[in-house]
Amino acid sequence: MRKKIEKIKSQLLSGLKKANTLEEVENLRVEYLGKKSAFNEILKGLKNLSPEEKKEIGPLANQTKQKIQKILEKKKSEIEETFDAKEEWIDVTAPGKKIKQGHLNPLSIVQRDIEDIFTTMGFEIADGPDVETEFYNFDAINMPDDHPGRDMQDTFWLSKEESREKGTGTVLRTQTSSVQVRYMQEHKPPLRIIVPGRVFRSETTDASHEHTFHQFEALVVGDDVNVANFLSVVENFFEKFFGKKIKVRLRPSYFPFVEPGFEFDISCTNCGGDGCSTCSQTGWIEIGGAGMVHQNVLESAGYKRNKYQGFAWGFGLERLAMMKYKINDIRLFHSGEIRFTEQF
Ligand code: FA5
Repeated sequence: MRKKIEKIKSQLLSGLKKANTLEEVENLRVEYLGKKSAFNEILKGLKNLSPEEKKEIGPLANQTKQKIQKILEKKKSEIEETFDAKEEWIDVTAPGKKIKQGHLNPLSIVQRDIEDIFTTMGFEIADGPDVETEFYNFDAINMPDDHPGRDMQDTFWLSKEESREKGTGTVLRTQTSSVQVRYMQEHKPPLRIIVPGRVFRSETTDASHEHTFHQFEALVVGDDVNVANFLSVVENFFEKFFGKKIKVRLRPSYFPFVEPGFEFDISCTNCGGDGCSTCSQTGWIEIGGAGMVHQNVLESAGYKRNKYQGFAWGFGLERLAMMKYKINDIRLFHSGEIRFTEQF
């Protein structure tokens, strides 16, 4: 019996030497220790042995079984360790994986294009805060408290106490025109600036309206600035921006900070002016407001009345991007949809 047990052990050990996988080790365990194994037969037969034999073979069989189990466990962990090491192995000669590149939002592309065009025309780029005082957003640009012009823009008020000192309420700026007086207080004419930036209005959104959108303001002030200068600058800009000549059209309109004021249209780039659904069959797209800077505005910047003239405009950046890239819904810009930005 003792010899039988020794033989089983040595057979198992030589089998284990050749085993390389967990499956092979498990097969050996079943073969040598499993229910139908020769070893199990020995254990089952212990009850039929004489008391002397039981004394000798019983402990030997149990000890051998425990030893074999330990050896099997050890072999299993050795195999697992080699497997982990293989997993971590790095093939330094393998070709690199291509990194997916991000894309700029078309609004950023358009803003950069605009900044490039205007800086080559000698304009500076100015900026102002998104959270603005009601003074710069309204009062300073000829829109006092009771001015009907304030009703034209739905404002997100941040503070508006009844008892506040004049002009000290705060708003999310409704227009980049808020930067006009801020800038002029610090600079003397002649000056030429553009102000690209985010503006906010409490509006219901649809395919062409957002509550948070971008404008870019232009402000040119000097000794002898007139509407002809304005037209020449915008025509030049649009030709560079769209890469072809674009027809522009001015319609008389009212903005408190300009006199005279215009609504500014460009010929629809989608249909070339023939009429399509983008331009509601009119052949024209409204891009923004413009006009000759009101003397009240120049005065609130600290300039002597009638000493200078200037022109200004405020164009919708999204509208321009929509025209350039034929985007039919303004809400796509801020949708966070990667499939949208990947196209630019
Ligand atoms: C203004 O904001 C004036 N500050 C523009 C101006 C500047 C006039 C300087 C004269 C001199 P208006 O509210 O029309 O004007 O807005 C100008 C442009 O911003 C619009 O023509 C349009 O292109 C864009 N815009 C206005 N509201 C929205 C909106 N909710 N969503 C997207 N674009 C808008």
